[in-house]
Amino acid sequence: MIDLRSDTVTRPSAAMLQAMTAAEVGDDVFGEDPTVRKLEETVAGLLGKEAALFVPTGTMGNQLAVRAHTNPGDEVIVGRSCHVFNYESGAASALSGVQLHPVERPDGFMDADLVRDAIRHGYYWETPTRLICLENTVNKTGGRIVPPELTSAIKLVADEHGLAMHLDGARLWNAAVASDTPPQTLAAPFASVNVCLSKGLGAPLGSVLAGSRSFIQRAHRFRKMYGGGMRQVGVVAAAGLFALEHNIDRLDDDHANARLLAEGICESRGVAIDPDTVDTNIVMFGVPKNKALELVAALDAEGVRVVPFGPSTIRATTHLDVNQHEVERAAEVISKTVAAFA
Ligand code: TLP
Repeated sequence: MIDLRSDTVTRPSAAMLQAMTAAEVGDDVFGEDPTVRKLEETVAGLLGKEAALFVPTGTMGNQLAVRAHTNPGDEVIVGRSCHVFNYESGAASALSGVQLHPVERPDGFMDADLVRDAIRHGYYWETPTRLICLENTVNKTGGRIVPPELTSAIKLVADEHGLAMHLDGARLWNAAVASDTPPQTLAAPFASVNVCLSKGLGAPLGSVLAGSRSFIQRAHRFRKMYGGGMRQVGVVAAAGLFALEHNIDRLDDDHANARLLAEGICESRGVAIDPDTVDTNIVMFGVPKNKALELVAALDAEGVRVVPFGPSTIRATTHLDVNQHEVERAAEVISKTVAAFA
């Protein structure tokens, strides 16, 4: 089976497991796990922030950020395609009591004009805008890297209005490697950044939320409230440290494989994708109308696993547990199978 459903499907390598069993641990709710502390300090350093907090999932990292930046009844401007809006089970409204205000250009990015138009101006009957959330890379639009000039322009608007910015950087590592930009530079405009260790980096779980010391203190309280205070979790933090040390530079291989896949399927009947839009490790392609679900099942029967991302859209994701040969094989299977549905 060639599993391209997500870069989350990777299994910890023998060396990663060894690092986990060797980890020095303590009770992290008492603040006594040295491996967790090391991971938090390492990520804070990589992102150029004062402090960081280890959390079990990317969803929790994003939701702690939303909770810590806002009060119930506030409004948060988000990308229409972003994970916080689409795939976090309504957590922002359920847990933080905020209203999400989605904006997006036809190309899937947010820009300063859209954000400026979405900001409410403070009449007492309006929902006060408090936070702007971006995602980099943007998963739903095919792992696109946010053009830095768009982020800088949005940041100017945010500063004009005294608004905080949060970045869902689940795949910030991919953006950094593909654009040859330090993660710290990509993180700089944001008051808080969540990064995942369990996507392209291959750890079994774990995300890290970074920001100012006072922001992280506030998020720490909400982490306990949300049930995310963990005990001897250094065994997992050790996987994260291993992933940061060994699995960032190799993301280039995943990006090359994604490009290969896109080039391998783009000419096929029934497939819609422009390989030039494949910036990182995600290949989002159009298929014949309303055929995504049937195609996912047909591809599964042929030994290739992918996921539907809409009635006529399929996502394939490359990662460290698939090699070039498997990606070439997947491209052949996808081309043949989609053509049969066209
Ligand atoms: N994304 C998953 C699915 O939920 C879609 C995937 O397979 O890509 N931010 C972004 C941009 C993400 O892509 C994800 C996971 C998360 C946050 C949430 O991370 P977890 O799954 O750890 O809660």
